[in-house]
Amino acid sequence: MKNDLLQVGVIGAGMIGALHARNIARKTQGAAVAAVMDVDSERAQVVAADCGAQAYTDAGALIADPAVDALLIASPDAFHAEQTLACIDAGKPVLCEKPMATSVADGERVLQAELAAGRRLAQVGFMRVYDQTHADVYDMLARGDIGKALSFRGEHINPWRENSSIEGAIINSLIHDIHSARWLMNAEISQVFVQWVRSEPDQPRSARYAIVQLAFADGAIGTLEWSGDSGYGYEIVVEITGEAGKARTISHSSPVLRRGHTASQGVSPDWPQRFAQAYLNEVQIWVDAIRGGQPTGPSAWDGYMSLVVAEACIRSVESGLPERAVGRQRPALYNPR
Ligand code: ISE
Repeated sequence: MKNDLLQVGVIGAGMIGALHARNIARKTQGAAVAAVMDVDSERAQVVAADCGAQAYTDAGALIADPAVDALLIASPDAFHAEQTLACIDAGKPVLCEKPMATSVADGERVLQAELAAGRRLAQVGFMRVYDQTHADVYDMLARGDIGKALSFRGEHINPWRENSSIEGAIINSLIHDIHSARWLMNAEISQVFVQWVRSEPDQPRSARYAIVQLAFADGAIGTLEWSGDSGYGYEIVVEITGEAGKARTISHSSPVLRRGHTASQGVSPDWPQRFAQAYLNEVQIWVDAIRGGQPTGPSAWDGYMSLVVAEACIRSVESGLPERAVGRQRPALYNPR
């Protein structure tokens, strides 16, 4: 801490890393950006200067810097597991953007490292937990407003995404919906079946659109709908059907304009705009939790179990059949408080 501010090091100065860094520097109470790392030194310097921070090109040096109290990882997915492990090894709290790793094996390594440390240090960037309309649906289910949940329906509608493979869509994009389904249904996903439409007719694994069918361990069912090129914008919807009703997120907060026999409503262009407030809430609550000594939010267990389901989806892509998702037993460290 310096000047009673948690000193955060940001790894990765791309779109999401720069967004997090500027949120911490300008809008987060109790924290400051101490340093920004990127392999592109110029990009690191631009964001660091914007945040009054030092610039690094080496993640290991940033993590080891004694002036840095906590880390936020926003590097490319392939680096997340190793960098999270380095933070745990250094005993520093870390908010790692999803996915926590790109394989179950690496997710397991992060779990083992936290269990060896005997405490939760890692949080995973499933920011929909901090989106008001998702939190409202969670509260409805927790209160029993719709009775026992029978089905989960998620829509993840992206604007154009470059060269999406079905595997990339699962690990990088649908990982959000997998977590949302586990979190809101309060149940593990036990089986998946993936079907998709190619974006390039001659490339079997290219993906324009996908449907994932889910079976939950408690008998509920669900579907995830994914688009890699909506043609109209960015839209995230969750609808849960229960024995006594339905709970559905509000997908747009923009007003509806009625004019000339037409009703129209704005649609978010993409995730930074749709989840701007959720990202702010996420990092503020993460900082408050570190300062208060009480870890919170999506844990390494959530990161691991989302990967268990994601790898089952990839097996379904390969087999063309439904596949079981079976993870390890949940360690007590991750039992609900
Ligand atoms: C991106 O990485 C995100 O995390 C967004 O939330 C998601 O909607 C998008 O599909 C991903 O590419």
